[in-house]
Amino acid sequence: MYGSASTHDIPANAATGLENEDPIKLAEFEARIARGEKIEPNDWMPGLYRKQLTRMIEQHAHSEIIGSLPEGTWITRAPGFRRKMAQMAKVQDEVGHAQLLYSAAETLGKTREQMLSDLINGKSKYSNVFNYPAFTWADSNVISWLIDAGAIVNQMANAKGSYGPYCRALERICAEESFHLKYGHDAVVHLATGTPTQRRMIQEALNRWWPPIMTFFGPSDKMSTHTEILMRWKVKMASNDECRQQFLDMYVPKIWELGLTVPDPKLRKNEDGVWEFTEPDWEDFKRVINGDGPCNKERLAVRRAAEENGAWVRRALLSPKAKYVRPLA
Ligand code: FAQ
Repeated sequence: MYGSASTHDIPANAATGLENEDPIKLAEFEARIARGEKIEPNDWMPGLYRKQLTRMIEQHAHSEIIGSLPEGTWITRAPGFRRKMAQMAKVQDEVGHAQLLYSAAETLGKTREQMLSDLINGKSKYSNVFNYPAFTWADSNVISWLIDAGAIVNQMANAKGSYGPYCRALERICAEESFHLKYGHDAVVHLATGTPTQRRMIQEALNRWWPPIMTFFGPSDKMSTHTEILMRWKVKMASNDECRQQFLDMYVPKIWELGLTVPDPKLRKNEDGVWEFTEPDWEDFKRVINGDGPCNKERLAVRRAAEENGAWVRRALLSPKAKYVRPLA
């Protein structure tokens, strides 16, 4: 069984990870992918496909669970009962997505315990955007609208990918994310069409979140380590730059429609339909994803505390004395 899927197990050059594979099996596997077939857990797959998928699905699961934290802190402070209810439901959905994704990653051989341990020990990554603070209610609304929008762009594409369990999880996740997107849009519209103070709040939140959002889709294609092999095997169905462009195309007009501005003087759509923008600060991005962002320590501390506080429940459930709560054999 495949034990650890840390990034360190993945060769920097994709081709070097394939030299020990049986060429006939590899060719059959790639032919299946070319025909658009789904690969299922018990099917033959190259070790590198298994490692890459485990890495990506695991990071995605961690992103959902850590991603629930910035919005989670706003449940008790959301303005009014209805917003509180909706915020709570959204946060619960995000945690549910993590459960679906951990289950999908487990089909590749890595245990959930190992994945959670790699998360709290800082060995595994999760999305850069969740290492920033949600200072105000407006920040939480920007997350609900634009981070969910970015997630949908990426995940709708990948739901048509090659690995069955991941694609099925993504289909369900995207359906729920669509509600989140509408909820986030509604909350942003409320502030953007509200009092001058509310408009200022939402503009300031957008200004804070724009740089992390621009890096949410990953480094530019020329800097991306994994895109080539992941697209060859239809795990990623669109490159980082393609997703970024699609996001800009779909959401910049909607931002402008609300009379809000995007804090990038270079942002414009060329005559050939390509969006130009200020190159994100990739050095800063690297620092954030490697543990040195504004909230990395705080996020992992919360997750670690949840792990420790829940330990007695897991022990109790696994105890031989817990026969009344275990399913009958
Ligand atoms: N953040 O070679 P690439 C959500 C790392 S879900 C952190 O381009 P790849 C829902 C990458 O891991 C959000 N790290 O990598 C929600 C690699 O490092 P490694 C998450 C990043 O895999 C909403 C290195 O940089 N979505 O938001 C990021 O081909 C609201 C080189 O990069 C997914 O996970 C980043 N943004 O492409 C929840 C979707 N970008 O592993 C709550 C699935 C790159 O070698 C509230 N994942 N890195 O150490 C993917 O589509 C891909 O993995 C990418 C990255 C596109 C994220």
